Amino acid sequence: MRQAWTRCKNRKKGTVVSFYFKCINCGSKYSIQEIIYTCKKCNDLLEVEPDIRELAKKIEDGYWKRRSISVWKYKEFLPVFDESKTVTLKEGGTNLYKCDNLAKKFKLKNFYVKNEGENPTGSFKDRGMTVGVTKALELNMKTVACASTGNTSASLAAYAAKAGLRCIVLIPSGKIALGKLAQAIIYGAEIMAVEGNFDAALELIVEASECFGLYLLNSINPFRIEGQKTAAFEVCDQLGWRPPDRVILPVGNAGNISAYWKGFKELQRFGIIENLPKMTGIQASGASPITEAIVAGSESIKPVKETETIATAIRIGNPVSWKKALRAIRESKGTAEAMTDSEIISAQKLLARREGIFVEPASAASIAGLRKLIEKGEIDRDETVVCVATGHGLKDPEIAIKARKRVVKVKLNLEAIRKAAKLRCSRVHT
Ligand code: AN7
Repeated sequence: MRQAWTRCKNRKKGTVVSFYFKCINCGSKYSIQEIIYTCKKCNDLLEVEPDIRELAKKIEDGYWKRRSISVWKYKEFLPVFDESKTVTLKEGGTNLYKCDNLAKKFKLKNFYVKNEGENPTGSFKDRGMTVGVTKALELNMKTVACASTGNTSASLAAYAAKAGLRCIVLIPSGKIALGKLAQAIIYGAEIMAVEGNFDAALELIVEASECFGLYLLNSINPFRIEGQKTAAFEVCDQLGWRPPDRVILPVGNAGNISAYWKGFKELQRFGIIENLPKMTGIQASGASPITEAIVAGSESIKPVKETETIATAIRIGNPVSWKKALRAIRESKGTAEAMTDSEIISAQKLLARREGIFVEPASAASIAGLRKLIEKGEIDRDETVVCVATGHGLKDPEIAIKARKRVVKVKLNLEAIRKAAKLRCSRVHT
């Protein structure tokens, strides 16, 4: 099997790292050059494994720590072989905001928001796509494809445009936010709206990829997870290589929570960090199979057929990476919660109005979850907590303008403004 592993040459250093695919269930190994997404023996998910000894040698001297922060700062950890093919729009390097106003409100000692809306297409998906689309070029694929609740399609469309690849996206008809649709259109993706929800669209695109030789870039593709794990690296990096006690993030298809966990565990494996954060997944109550499994203590999830939530990004009832997510939450002694639409909207406003950070509803779920877990006494006030804001607020303008504060129509004169805002004249008369 060893010969089948692909060797990655880092030209500058002249050292070599091997990566391979490993099944998360039966441990079968596959060459990383194979175009496969699931195990041929048991059909379970695959993940990328580095050859630990070789990677350890490369990162020993920590020279990579001196580069500026971005996805590619950590390139030794990424299974990319031909750097000249890298497709990048300068993703990652998003700010980790210390949110003292909300920390005070929640009576938390240290509270941060990792604002992934600052990525090139406005969501964390760009981390996965820079790696995934680079792999598409390395593997000589001509057409990339995905099913999407919105952000994946926006991101894939942009990276495919940059790479000169054809891009096909399936979206659930009528259920994607306006900003995301606008992005997919302008980047030139071929967009098909299917009757049915995201889960049905994903099932169809998996089959279509196999039939028509499309390169599938949903998070079932292990290279997506590789890119996304760099967010965990950045969080530790930004905290001086001290990991937070808890990371809270919205969960839909469950790729991102799995990616963060993989990232933290790799840092621990290489002795870069000691402790691991408690992974805390937040879902919308109309689409919460993972939360239900955690609460029930069950080994598997019960897919939700009729999903509904205002947070359309996470309107997912049968998450592909459920097994990885349950493991992440349980191994880390974390937890999961489900939030109602009104709790999500209220958290969205709270973050915007107290911290000046505007996130889309799915992202606000993490803040809503934090609030609820504090109320329930499940979060220690001494914990250092990081909430991940996965997508920018402008992705979904229709939800934001429904927020209660209305725009007031006024005449174009001073008196009208004075009346509408209840102001007093402060002009000094001489
Ligand atoms: C803003 O775009 O699934 O748990 O097709 O857009 O890794 O699925 C989006 C997911 C959280 C959930 N926050 O992440 C898609 C899609 C935002 C998102 C999630 C999504 P996963």
